[in-house]
Amino acid sequence: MTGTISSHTAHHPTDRTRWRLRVNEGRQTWHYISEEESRADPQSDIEKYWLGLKISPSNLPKPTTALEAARNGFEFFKRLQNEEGFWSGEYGGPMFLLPGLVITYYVTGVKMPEGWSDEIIQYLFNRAHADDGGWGLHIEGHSTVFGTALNYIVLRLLGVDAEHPVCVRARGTLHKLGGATGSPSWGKFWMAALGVYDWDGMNPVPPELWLLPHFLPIHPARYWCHTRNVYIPMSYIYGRRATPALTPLTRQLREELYTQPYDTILWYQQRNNICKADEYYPHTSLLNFLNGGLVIAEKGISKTGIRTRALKAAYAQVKYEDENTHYLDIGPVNKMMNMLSTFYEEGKDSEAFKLHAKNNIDFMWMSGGGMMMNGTNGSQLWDTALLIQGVIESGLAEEPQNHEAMKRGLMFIDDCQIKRNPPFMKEGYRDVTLGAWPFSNKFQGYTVSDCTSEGLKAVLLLQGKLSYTTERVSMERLEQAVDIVLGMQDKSGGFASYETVRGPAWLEWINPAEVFGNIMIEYCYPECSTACVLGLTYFREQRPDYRSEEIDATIKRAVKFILSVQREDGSWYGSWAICFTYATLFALESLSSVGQFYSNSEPVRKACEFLLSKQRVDGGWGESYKSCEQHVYVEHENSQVVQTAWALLALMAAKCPNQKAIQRGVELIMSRQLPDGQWKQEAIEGIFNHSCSISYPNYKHIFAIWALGRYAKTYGDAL
Ligand code: LAN
Repeated sequence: MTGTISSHTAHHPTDRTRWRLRVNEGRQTWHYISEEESRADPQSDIEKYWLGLKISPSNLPKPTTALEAARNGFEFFKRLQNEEGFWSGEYGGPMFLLPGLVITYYVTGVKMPEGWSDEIIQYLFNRAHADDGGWGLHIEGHSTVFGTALNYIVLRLLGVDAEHPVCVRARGTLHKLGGATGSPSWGKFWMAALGVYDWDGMNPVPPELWLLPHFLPIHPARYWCHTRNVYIPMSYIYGRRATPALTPLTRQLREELYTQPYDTILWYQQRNNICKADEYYPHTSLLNFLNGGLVIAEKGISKTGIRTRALKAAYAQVKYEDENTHYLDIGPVNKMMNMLSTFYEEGKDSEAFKLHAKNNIDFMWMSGGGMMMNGTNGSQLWDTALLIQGVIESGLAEEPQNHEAMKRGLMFIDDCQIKRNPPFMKEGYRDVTLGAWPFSNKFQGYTVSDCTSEGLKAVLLLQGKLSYTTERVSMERLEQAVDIVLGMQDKSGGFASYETVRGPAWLEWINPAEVFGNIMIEYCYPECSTACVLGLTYFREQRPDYRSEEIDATIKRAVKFILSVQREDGSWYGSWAICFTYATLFALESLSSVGQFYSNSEPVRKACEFLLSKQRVDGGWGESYKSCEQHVYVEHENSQVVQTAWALLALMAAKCPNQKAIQRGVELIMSRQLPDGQWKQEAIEGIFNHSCSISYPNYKHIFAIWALGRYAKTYGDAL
């Protein structure tokens, strides 16, 4: 080991009181300002809350009913609404995002804004597992090579010494896991892009796929948009074998990451070397067979004009994506890969590259535990639309002290609707976006089926059900949203996430990512399907004459789909949050909207019995993210406020007659509420791709308020 103990041994976080969160048309960005500026611009409660600093105390009357508890909850949560009307929030969890950022900055030589480096180090120090010093796929996951090798690299690139105790421990764990050669393919890619792993140790990612005719089922335009958009720039960088010049630091890393000297590694034997701790979805024999062929083909192709043409085609897709999203891109993974591709293709001085560098800030989130990279550029629309629905259902929205918050919410949702189609729609294989709502903000601008529906629902409630709001979103714009939803139904009757299902299911057999399941194509989800059923239902109620037959038929088919994916035990598998509890809530909302309740529907009864069987002695519910991995219900050690709220909402939607059980759940939620109305963070809430959890810190407020409100509506003051 060549590192020596240096001044980096101790680490100094920044001055937390100097961080400010700015919002601008749905963008949320953290800035580290000077002491002087800081004095002139005192920190708000929103900033203090997210930074874990003390916020001004508030004295609320102790709640004795569910409605009072909901009211207090919203009194608190309202303090976190910003002037544009949305709720910002942390959206961390995945541990494979910062490496893309830091490696790209290192390779391209871009300087990070002040405060980032110190706080990223801080974050990784805080997130290193207490037992072995490593990192996993996500914050709650066990240590893996992917998490440990890449975040170790991050610390080293940011200047932490190899002999710093955090690095020493992490490296020990990495070596115990077999060293960085056992990294999954996305890790192999980033290490190769940094020059600390050999491209020959990676299965080919041929950009030539973009030269295939579109009718072939294997054409990448048919993949799930996240997967497609990751493999576009990856194929471009791989296709060029873009490797930066070695530096003293990367030379050193080559020695630190492996259990044997770098020059003695037989790279071609590492392609399929995936550490067991990392492997969630092993390669199929078909994929290994195809990869074997590609390795041979690669030797020939990479030197021909075909490669040049393929690189051009892949880079064209990089451009379409950048232009279609205002250089924000669909997510943090392709954001950084596109930036690196732009660096190689257009150079550091190009406008495009500068735009990329400028916009990374949208993904960065400053917290009390340091700085992380969010899973998207925020969850602005999603959180705000859900919160509004809960507050309106509870009746709290009519109370005068809440009018302003609701009006501001409408202002934001109005602004957030996407008002154009992607400029490179056809060429970029994108679908319509005009009239849709995105998950985060209008600049990222991807249609999501359920986000569009939740946005639609929120507007219909805000404009249609409240006595004091004026119309901001015209009927024409609501019709555009409905058109989009209607166009997104799959043949199965279900709804997928961003697009319709474009490719055959067998494409999953060539899923090369090893760490994620179900990523190759779109799938239909009970969650997304439910949002669409309800969005259309609310719309039909207010506008019964618009495309009414299609709406009726669409709802019918979607409900049929939802029933068709109910499991033997009465539950539904959840893909976007944990897990059976979450999806069962959605399914029961759908069924109740078409008049299926406990009293008249066998599937609903079964679902209620399932939920009731999972209630714990303390009255709460608590499911672990492991349910998502294992596809069986796994208990969390403790009851969780968020899951208790989901279960209660589900039981009440179903009109489950067991009021006692529901009341016990309500009592649990109330017992966890703090005197100022807030709830504390508990276990992680969200999931994606069956294996990676992701934080929805606003859920504890949104769903607790909603569940308490629904209880008050259903049972009044009974406690
Ligand atoms: C999300 C977040 C929101 C989520 C819901 C709206 C909740 C869901 O109902 C539909 C799917 C969607 C939009 C979704 C898809 C996948 C995302 C974007 C994420 C889980 C957030 C992060 C994740 C993304 C893929 C992370 C980057 C990792 C890769 C594998 C590319």
